[in-house]
Amino acid sequence: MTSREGAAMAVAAAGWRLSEEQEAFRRLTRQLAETHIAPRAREYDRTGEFPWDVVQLFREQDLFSLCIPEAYGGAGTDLLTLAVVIEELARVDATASLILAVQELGSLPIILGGDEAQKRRWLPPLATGERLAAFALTEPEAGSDAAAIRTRATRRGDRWVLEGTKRFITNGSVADVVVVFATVDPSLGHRGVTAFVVEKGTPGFSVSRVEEKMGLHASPTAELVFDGCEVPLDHRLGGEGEGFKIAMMTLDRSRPGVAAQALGIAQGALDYAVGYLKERRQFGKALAEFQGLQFMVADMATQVEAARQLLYHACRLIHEHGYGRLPAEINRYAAMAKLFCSDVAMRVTTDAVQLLGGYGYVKEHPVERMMRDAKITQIYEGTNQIQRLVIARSLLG
Ligand code: COS
Repeated sequence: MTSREGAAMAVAAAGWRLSEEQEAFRRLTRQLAETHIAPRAREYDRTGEFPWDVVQLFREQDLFSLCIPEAYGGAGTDLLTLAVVIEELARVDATASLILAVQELGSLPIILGGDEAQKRRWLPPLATGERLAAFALTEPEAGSDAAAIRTRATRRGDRWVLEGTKRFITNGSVADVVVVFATVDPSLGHRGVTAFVVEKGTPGFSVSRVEEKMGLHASPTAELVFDGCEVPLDHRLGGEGEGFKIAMMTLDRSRPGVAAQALGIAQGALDYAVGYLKERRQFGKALAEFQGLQFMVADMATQVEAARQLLYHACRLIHEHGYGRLPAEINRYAAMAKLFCSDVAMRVTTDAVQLLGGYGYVKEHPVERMMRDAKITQIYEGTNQIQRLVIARSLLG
């Protein structure tokens, strides 16, 4: 190898490392998560109560600012830094990581579709975490087929009137600012979909139920009802009929957050299982000495690292592109990262439960919770079947 080739390889390798700042974020978040969140994760799961103390912690540590551009009170950090922070939170508690991921999800339509006045009005309190955001797209009859939403937006004088029901809205019952997608005319399909900001307390907006779920117990998943809910004209984000594209552009940027959550859950389960194998003894030796179990751990670690590389690469590509519609050859990386990381999380947490045997199946050990929490990452923000569709379309047209 020539010295020039060597230097080029060094540069390429450095490009794949986290920057010092990103490493610092990882260290600080890990410390924060292990000290303040990990000891309470089991309790959050047991009670199912929304962890306001975690929200307060994020406010104090200024973590919500990671979701917002600098011009609107945020930190203006890159997507990879946010992913690393979400990953580290999810390593100990997926619910805590989701608080941050959903703040991003709910803020993105305003960042991508809002005008200057709307951004100045709604983003700064989301950057401090004084207010929480939610993203309301899914309906009882419109999940994967997002263009089929039926929530109706009708203009009456200087108001928009919203009528309909949204389902499976993460943080819907605790959010102060909800971005609601409605159609001005269902016969227009995706071209009728329009985005609105609805604030908590608006007459006609209510929470009709909070779901009981397999996992993420402390993260409220709400059904929202809009019954003659009136909002001023300047609550519409973008033009009439631009809502579908705003939603798609949002999901292209938020799916790496789900991928990061899945990756963190997988890493947490792997770390726990490794510790257990070193401690637990059977047949007169540590479980870590059994080759069958060593091979399982080797496969788990390999999958986790492959997932991490794909996610980090996706984050870099998306960040380099900036805000605006991503070309298909980049948006497929968001879908690939979400697909791969969540499938890895499901496999790795299932194997972690297996490695702990009977102890893996009881709540005393966190891998039981991690396996339940991992499942949703294959489902929300677009099922993994939808991710495959996005990837295939970007390749095949
Ligand atoms: N960014 C911007 N615009 C996009 C886009 C993207 N990533 N993907 C599609 N569009 C545009 C298309 O260009 C098209 O606009 P034009 O007609 O002006 O060209 C329009 O949106 C409709 O696109 P398409 O025909 O591909 O839409 P489909 O109805 O086939 O739906 C999928 C596409 C399935 C990918 C979409 O409905 C989807 O992502 N579904 C999953 C929804 C989801 O994630 N739900 C979870 C909610 S959050 S928990």
